[in-house]
Parts: sequence; C-alpha cells; structure tokens
Amino acid sequence: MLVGRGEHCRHLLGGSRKHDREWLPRRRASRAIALIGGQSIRIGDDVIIRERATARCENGIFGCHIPTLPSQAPCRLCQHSAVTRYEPERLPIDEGLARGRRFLSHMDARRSVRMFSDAPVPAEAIEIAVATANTAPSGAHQQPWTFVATEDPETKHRIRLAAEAEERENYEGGRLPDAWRQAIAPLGTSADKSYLETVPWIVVAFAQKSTLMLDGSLRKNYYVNESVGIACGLFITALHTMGLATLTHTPNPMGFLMDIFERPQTERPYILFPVGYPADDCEVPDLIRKPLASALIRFPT
Ligand code: IYR
Repeated sequence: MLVGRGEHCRHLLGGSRKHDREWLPRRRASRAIALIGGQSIRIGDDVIIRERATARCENGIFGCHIPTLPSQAPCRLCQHSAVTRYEPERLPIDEGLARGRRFLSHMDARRSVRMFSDAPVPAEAIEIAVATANTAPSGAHQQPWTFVATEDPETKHRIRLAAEAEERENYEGGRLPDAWRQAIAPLGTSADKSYLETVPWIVVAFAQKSTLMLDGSLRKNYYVNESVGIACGLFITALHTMGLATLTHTPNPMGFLMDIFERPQTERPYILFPVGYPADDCEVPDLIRKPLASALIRFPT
C-alpha cells in the first residue's frame, strides 16, 4: 500500500535525497518513523523520550502531532495519554519578579546584527535553538513550521546571490515604495548582503500552509502566521541566550529559498536567519526602545 509521495518522506527523513521521487510502501514508511524516533536530538533524556513517543503515536506523526481531547482514549500504539498533569514550579512572588527582571535585562541587551564573525558555531547550538522554537504554542498544536539550516558554503553563496538580486530590485530598481525606503533609511541597510556568506549558519523558517500527512491527505493548518511568528521569537531568544546573534532578514520576494532548499509547495519561506557570533568590531544602529507606557496600556485607566 502506498502512503505518500517522496516529497513527504524527504520531509520526514530530514532531507534524505534517496527518497525524493519514490513512493514508499507502508512498511518502509513505518521504518522511517521509527528511524526518526531513534535519531531524536540529544538535548536531555526528556526530549528524546517525547520525540520517540510522538513519532510512534497513532494520534499524530513526527512534527504533526494532533492532541487528543480528554474524552478520547490514549493512543493504542504508544499509550500517549490524552491529558497529563501540568505542575510548573510555583515561585514566591518576589523570586518570580527577580527572575523576570533578570530575563528582561538579558533580552534588552539583544540587538539585530548585520556584522558577523566567521567563527564556527556548533551544530548543537542550532539544534538547541530550533528545539526551543519547537516548544512554541501553535494553532490546534499543528506546529506548522520547518526550520532548514545550512552551513554549506555553496548553498550560502547561492542564497547571497539570489538575496542580493532581489534586494537590488528593492533598493535600486525602485521596488521599495518611498515611504518604506524612508522608514528603513536610519538603519543604513543596502543591497549588499555579504554577511550571508560570512556567517557559519543560515537558518530559514518555513511556514506550512498545510501539512502532507502520512496517509497522503493534506491537512489545512490554522493560525500559521501567529504560530510561526512565536516560534521564530523563541528561536531568536534561544540564540541570544547562547551569546549568538541573528537578523530577521526577509529579502522579499523569497521564492528562491523554495528552490534552493527544495521545499514542498505546502510551505512558504517566512524568515531567513543568518546565525553567528557578532563581529569583534560589530556596530548596530543606536536605537531606543519605545517606553513601556506606549507598549502597555492598563484598562480601565
Ligand atoms: N529587506 C531589505 C529591506 C529592509 C526592510 C526592513 I522592514 C528592514 O527593517 C530592513 C531592511 C533588507 O534586508 O535590506
């Protein structure tokens, strides 16, 4: 019995070209799922165990887990239960506030960077950042994101050329409307995107408008923008926590990323993240954040 196109299996196997144009019999597909369970990222036992359970669960597949309602029975295959206790650490109020203040000051020190060092960044840092993004809440827990990471110089070169071609149209070809050009003028940006080749990693977040399921059906996803946006925020936060820098880069239109990364038509490029350490002489625009009074309004006043 055939279960889906090769495109889908490539998705499950994390880019294996071997299965690109094949239809796989169900037996092979099951092995693929088990393999994913076996290959789970090594960031603590907890993650490994949960990835394995999800991969085998009949209620959902790798990256596509559908939560069951409390009234529904646990999964017959892995006994993944419908509900579980949630008991986060209950902090004394002062301790919670102290942690919050420390976290705020940590995040307030983050800046978007365009001047990167070429110093290597271990693959595990990318795995940690994507695993953090993967904790994001999402519409119907559909987790409609794919993060594709490359450290391949040839791929980074192709991305730079394509991004600069689009940006030349934006900056020099008059594609950016005047008001937009004025809004970004203080940032001093241009069509030069040489940092795309300096950085050790480029990570692109793709949004899944729909997800191809193992049985070949197409599942429509809900609140895709909100979900992927939150995941990207967590990704940036994790990078910053590891002392790494990035930039939320959108060299629009970004269709070239679909071709370069061979993504299925169910996805669209969402944000391109160059990832690395800031250059030793890194400078950033001297921005001021708007005051809390402009960001937070208490109602009624
Ligand atoms: N994508 C272009 C232009 C640009 C757009 C915005 I909105 C910015 O905040 C900065 C730049 C570029 O990356 O240069």
